[in-house]
Amino acid sequence: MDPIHVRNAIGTTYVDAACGLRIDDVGPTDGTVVATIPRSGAEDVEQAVAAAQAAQPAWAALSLHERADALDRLADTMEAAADELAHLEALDTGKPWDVARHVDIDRCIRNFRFFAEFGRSQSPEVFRMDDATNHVLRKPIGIVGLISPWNLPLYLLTWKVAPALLMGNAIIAKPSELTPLTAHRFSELARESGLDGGLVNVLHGLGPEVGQALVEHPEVPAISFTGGTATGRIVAATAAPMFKKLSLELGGKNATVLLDDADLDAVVPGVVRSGFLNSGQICLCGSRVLVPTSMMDDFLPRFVDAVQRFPIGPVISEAHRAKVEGYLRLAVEEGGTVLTGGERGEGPGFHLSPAVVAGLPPTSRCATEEIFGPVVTVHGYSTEEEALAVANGTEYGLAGSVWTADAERGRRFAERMDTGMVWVNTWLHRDLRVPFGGVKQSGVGREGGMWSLGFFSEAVNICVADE
Ligand code: TXE
Repeated sequence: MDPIHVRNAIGTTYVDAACGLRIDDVGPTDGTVVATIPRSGAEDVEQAVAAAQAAQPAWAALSLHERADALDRLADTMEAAADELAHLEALDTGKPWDVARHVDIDRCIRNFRFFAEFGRSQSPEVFRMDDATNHVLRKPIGIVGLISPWNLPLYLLTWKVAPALLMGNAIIAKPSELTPLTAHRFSELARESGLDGGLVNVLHGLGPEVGQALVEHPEVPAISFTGGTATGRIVAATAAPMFKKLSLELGGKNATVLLDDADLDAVVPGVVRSGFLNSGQICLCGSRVLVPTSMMDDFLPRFVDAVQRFPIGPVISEAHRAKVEGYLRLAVEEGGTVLTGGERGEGPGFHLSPAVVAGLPPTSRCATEEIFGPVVTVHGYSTEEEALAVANGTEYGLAGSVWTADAERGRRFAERMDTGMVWVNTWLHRDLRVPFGGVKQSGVGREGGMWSLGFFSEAVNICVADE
């Protein structure tokens, strides 16, 4: 198949980068070039800002309900193209088609349906005083920049696009250069659904070039970023002096904690899925499993057997596979034992079998740094206090899960974990109304439900004295 010629979606046009340069997009399944994308820069950002400025006022003038209806129309258009979107996502990320279809694309459609309904359910925010009434308005920001990563490409981009549009903004999206395909197709579907092209601009290219130019642009007062902590630091350093609104969803090193009453038959499948879904390339993945020492001999063989049978695809790129392999070598140097996995297997593509490492000190680099691949480290503990100290003992604080026969006991433990989200006896079970985000070096701010509506608008209070 010839590589797809991706172009920037700017207003009503599809254009190459002003500089004319292009970048190859290599598919992880077999290492072939699946697309080429524009190598955009500051000049392309200028064009996108102009298109967004032209389209946004009429969009903002619509009512919240009219914009919610437009989101539903977009969801309908995406639903009709769901299989095609899944094919493109699988092609770009290497993930199994059914994961792309039922984890990624179903959620993309749900993002729009949820925020359409959530928007309609909002009631006026009015605060009465003895002699006055306060009316809270949520005004659009104008143009928002949305920067997204390669692990759940359209899932994470639409999580930002839906509330940003609902609140009356125009968006400029910068998807990862490793996974441009579904963002490109999404831009077409948005236009096919009836949205003005200037509302959904998509620029492709390298992060330090077009991504940096988007963050720097003075007419883009808000940036929602999902990606690595190191890059989040650069984005924050650029945006902070400009007093831009910033939402940062960054890396994680999430603990999966088995309490001593856990039923192994019941919990092992969930612990495996938490560690290896999407080849461990989800910021919420449980990459550290904490097990009572008394249960370790029973747990490990079951866990390793289930991991060996868990279907996973390749990792995103040759460079990322090398990074993950580097951590597996480091694990052995740090005193760990690789019980299974870490094999490339035959054939082309960036495959790496799921790996389990035991015997590592919980303070080792492999047990505290984000590897973001199919690698889980297993650690024994004696007391709940020790488990909590290990779980909270990294620079990250994004998510975690607790597995126990006593849900109340699990919730009490979860409340003491320094993270933004914890699941008890489940994982990645998502109610889109709840806050999503992390603490420490896992990010700043929350998105989801009211938190998204708040981020993608400016709250204004109008206090009217009684006559
Ligand atoms: O993220 P990056 P990547 C972690 C994980 C992974 C690491 C790097 O550890 O190995 O981040 O992954 C754009 N100004 N997570 O490469 O580099 C870039 O083009 C503006 C966790 O995906 O942070 C891409 O579109 N933008 C994460 C986006 O930022 C810049 C999920 C993310 O790229 C930029 C993925 C700059 N200077 C990776 N430099 C999660 N929390 O889910 C890059 N970009």
